[in-house]
Parts: sequence; structure tokens; C-alpha cells
Amino acid sequence: MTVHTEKVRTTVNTTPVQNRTARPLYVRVGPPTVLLCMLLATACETSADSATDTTPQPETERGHAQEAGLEVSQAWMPEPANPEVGALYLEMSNDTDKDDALVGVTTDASEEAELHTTETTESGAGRMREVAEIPLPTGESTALAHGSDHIMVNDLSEPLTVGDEVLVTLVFASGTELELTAPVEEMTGEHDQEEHDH
Ligand SMILES: [Cu+2]
Repeated sequence: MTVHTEKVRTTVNTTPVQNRTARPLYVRVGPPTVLLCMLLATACETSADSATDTTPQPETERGHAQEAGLEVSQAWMPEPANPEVGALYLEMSNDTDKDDALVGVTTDASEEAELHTTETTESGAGRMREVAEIPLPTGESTALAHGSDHIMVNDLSEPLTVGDEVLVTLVFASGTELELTAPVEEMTGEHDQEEHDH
């Protein structure tokens, strides 16, 4: 009994569990996935008439995944102003011949992640509401962004700061699941999470 315990401790207990960025699995998954997706994206661009692709962004650093005609890119999280609540922003496109929808999301930052939309009230204020799905019709792309549809990550188990990474799994109505790593970046001026209200 005691001998077994000693053995387990020497092989497993090398990194503290709470150190998210030190989990070797996630770190190793990143680079090859990004590389593969860049190749696929180049191949797809000829059919995409890429008029929407105007902003030069550090695409290789933000979360990106592609499978079965569904593509998610530019996934990131602004550094949360409220240490317990974060928002995930990304772009997704449907290059399949069927309508699809984002229906679920899980992260390693919290067990509480929701799909949100933002509605404008009669007084002109924006208010967020949880939705069951975010539609992604065939041939279309949509951006999850501040003031629009987005992913809300509640009850963050520990504060996230710039440089951290969040492992995200997106589940679509078609059954496709996309896994990507979203970096935590500095919140830009237009972001303002104070209105969040549960
Ligand atoms: Cu929200």
C-alpha cells in the first residue's frame, strides 16, 4: 500500500493542478492545430470571396478550429473586469450545405458557460439574455462580439489575466464539436461588462 502511494506521487504530482497555463496537454495541442487550420483556410479562401476579411489580426494567436465545413476563428476572451465573469468572442462560419447552430459550450475555466444574446431595451440600454442556440445558416458567417451574441463564462474558478488561456469546446446542432484555445487579451475600450446581470 505505502509503496504504491509513493510511486504515484513521483509520477503524477509534478505540476500544481490549479496552474491552468502549465497543463502540458493543452499547450501541446495548440500549435499543430493552428498550423493545420491555416493550411485549410488558405485552400478554402478561393471559394469564399473573402470580402469580410479586412481586419489584420494576430490570427495565429487567437483560437481557431475547423472541421466538417464549420470553422471558428478569432476566439478570445477580454480580461474579465469582474473576476468571476468572462465573455468569449469569436467568428464562426458554415461552409456546409445545411443550416447549423451553436448549441453548447464548455470550458476549463468554469462549469458555467452560457450562450447569450444582447437585446436593446426600449430605453436603449443593452441587456443580455441566455439563448438555447446561436444560429449559423448554411453559407453564412457570424461574429460573437460585445453587444451582440456571445458566450458568457460565469463563476470563474480563478481570476483570468492577460496571457492565460481558456480551453473551449463548441458543440453544434449537427453534432460537430470544435475544440480550441482562446487567449485572454487586454480588454479594449469598447468593452464594458458592467451591464451583465444575472
Ligand atoms: Cu452575457
